[in-house]
Amino acid sequence: MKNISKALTIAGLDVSGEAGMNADLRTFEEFGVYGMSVLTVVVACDPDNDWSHDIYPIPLDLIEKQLTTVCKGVGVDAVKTGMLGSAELVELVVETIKKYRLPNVVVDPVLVCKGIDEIMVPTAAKVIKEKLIPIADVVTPNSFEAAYLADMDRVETLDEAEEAARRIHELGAKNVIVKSGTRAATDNYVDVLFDGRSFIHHSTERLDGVYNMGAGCTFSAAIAAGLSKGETIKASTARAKSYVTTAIEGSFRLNDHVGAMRHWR
Ligand code: PXL
Repeated sequence: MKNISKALTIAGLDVSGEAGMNADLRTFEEFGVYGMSVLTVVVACDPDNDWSHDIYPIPLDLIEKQLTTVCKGVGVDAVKTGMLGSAELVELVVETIKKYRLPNVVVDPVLVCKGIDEIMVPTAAKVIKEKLIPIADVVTPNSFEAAYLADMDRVETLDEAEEAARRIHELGAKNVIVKSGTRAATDNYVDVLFDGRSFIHHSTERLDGVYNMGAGCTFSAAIAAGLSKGETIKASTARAKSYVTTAIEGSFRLNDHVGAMRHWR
């Protein structure tokens, strides 16, 4: 029988389905990878108050049980982390990755949410930077997260993205991809991949009139899916970028506040 690759997402549930775990599992499916999930938080939105969102954490002992089920009970070929919510949880995830020697660790350092440029949980962000980034095979910060992780005032130009990637690599991450989605100064979105030796730029045209909520989750999940099948970082990153772009092109409206990406081809 054909060997089926297995990927795990450790992420939050965005109830309306654009981002987080829903996006990750859809992505695994499209890549022909078996998806498993450990739920960290539930993000619920208020339809009567401008779609403002609240984050409800899952108790730590329940998260530990989920991790044991999957990591000890089944085994994974790649793991992707998304919204982690508390410093204690980041510590638990780091311990789990080490304890079970999980391969192909893709860290989407979700420090901000729904377009708000403010670190959600500063204590969690600090542990992500100090303990999770150093054991990551791939880390995929957006420009805001890159500036935080690299200790820079801002990451807007290509030079700044390369400098940030270099600094985050120095923290221990084997490969760093600084995403340009929020740097809107040019007609192209350029992601910068640094593997410690050289830079690769992945450029796509700017898209207007589309929805991109969940693009970051999807991108990192697609990389994890590729790695779980034994693809190289370079190949899985290029394929992830093209997958996300197509999903954004097919995006559709959900309500006055949000829209979703289309994962199915
Ligand atoms: O896109 C970041 C993100 C990640 N995970 C969850 C989210 C969001 C943004 O809303 O809700 C669960």
